[in-house]
Amino acid sequence: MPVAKPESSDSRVIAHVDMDCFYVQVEQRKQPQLRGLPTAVVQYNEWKGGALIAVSYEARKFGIKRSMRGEEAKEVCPQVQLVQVPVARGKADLSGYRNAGSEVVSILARRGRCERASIDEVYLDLTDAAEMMLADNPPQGMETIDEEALKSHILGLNNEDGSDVKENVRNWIHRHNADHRDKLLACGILIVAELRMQVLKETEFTCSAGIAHNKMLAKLASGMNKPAQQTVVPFSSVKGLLDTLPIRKMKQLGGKLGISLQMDMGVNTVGDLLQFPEEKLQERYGINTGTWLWNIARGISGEEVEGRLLPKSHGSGKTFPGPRALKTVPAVQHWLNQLCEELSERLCSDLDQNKRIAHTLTLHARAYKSSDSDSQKKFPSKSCPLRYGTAKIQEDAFNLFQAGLREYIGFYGGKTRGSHCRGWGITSLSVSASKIVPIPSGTCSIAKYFHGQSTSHFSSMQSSDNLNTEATLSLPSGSI
Ligand code: DCP
Repeated sequence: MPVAKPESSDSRVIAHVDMDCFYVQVEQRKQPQLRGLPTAVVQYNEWKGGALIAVSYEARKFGIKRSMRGEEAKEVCPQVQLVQVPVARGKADLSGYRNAGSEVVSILARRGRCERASIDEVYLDLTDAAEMMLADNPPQGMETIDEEALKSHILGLNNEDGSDVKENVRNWIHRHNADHRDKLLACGILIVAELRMQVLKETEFTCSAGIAHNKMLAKLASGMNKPAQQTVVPFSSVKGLLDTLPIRKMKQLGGKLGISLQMDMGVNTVGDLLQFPEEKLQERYGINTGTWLWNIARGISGEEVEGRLLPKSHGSGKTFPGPRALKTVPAVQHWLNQLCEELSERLCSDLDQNKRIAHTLTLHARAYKSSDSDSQKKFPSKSCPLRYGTAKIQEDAFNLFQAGLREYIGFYGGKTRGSHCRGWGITSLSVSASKIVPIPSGTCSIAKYFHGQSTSHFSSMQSSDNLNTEATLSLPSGSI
């Protein structure tokens, strides 16, 4: 758990931007006739019309939910438009969504440090931009405030019945007696509203945002008023927000730790944590986690916005639920080859576009053993140095799988290869590439860089059949 730096956290302006029903919006941009209609994106799968993975807000009004299958959604709302996720190599192809997310990131990054947190979520540190606005053109003195900013939801703002909500927001932004923190948030409101409008103009996508003094509070706020709205958490409203917030709603508390807090400590809301001294939480959960819990109860989080526009890792995976579980080694190898092909393509384009290389290849799988008392045993994840080139990645991933299977089964040997291995099944497979670093500036060409690296990278460059030829181009001007 990150240990907080409370002293600096309450004068920052952090935004969490979350795209609304993202895959649906991407599909609606491709097919504008779907705009405004109840629409859902379904995962590639023939069983009961496929699983819904994104649902438009129009469809949600009919009670359609992500947990449903296509057929169920049709029952609930016969006019729902179901769009299939694009498919490549027999699996979902998310590249269109990833690229659409990148379009948004490049716009949001214009005003501050930007961290791409997922395919459709971004954190922004707007402190510098807000301080600058406060110095040059403070909102308190602005005659006109943008309509989008006036639609903000400010937690704790007293909107009594009959009062003009926009007028209340305008007054909050204009307050001359506000403290420095609230003045900074007022700037944040204007900057984020402007950015969201820019995203809409340039990409046609709507997004929602949370604006607060740290990442944790901004993330909590961004989901409170969706779609296409923004929510602000002034310092004075933090306690009220956390007091009644169910503990499992907190990021990192949705799993075992959250369950333990509920079951062992009787903590049901974040506010319930306030009763425990820091030492007690440290005693129970260790120094770092204990301090982290003590801090989050008070809305304190020192987690920095990382300043990362590109992903930390690339992954390609597929699930094989129920009867589709893979039960033979050749079947596993077939799918591993597909996944590795996709991974290799993405690594090549990262190398080509961003001059970055990955160092570690990891294989994850979920498996079951039907006749084993040790059915809880997990399939071990395996890693090795990453060698570029599709064939090399495929070979290495398959070796990792075999090593994992040997460990998982206990007696698996080369002789059984190709035979129907009764007793085990693979229900999910994924390969990922991590430890991605920029090729150091000053390296005259990517090929030369690889020569200077380990023999594993070198040999792959020599023999890589599918390696993008762009990879051997020189780095941009400025490098030696
Ligand atoms: N996604 C997925 N499988 C899931 C959850 C999500 O493939 N189990 C995909 C589809 C979503 C996208 O990721 O469009 C972003 O997920 P979100 O949880 O942010 O949800 P949405 O953007 O769809 O909707 P919301 O407006 O509620 O954020």
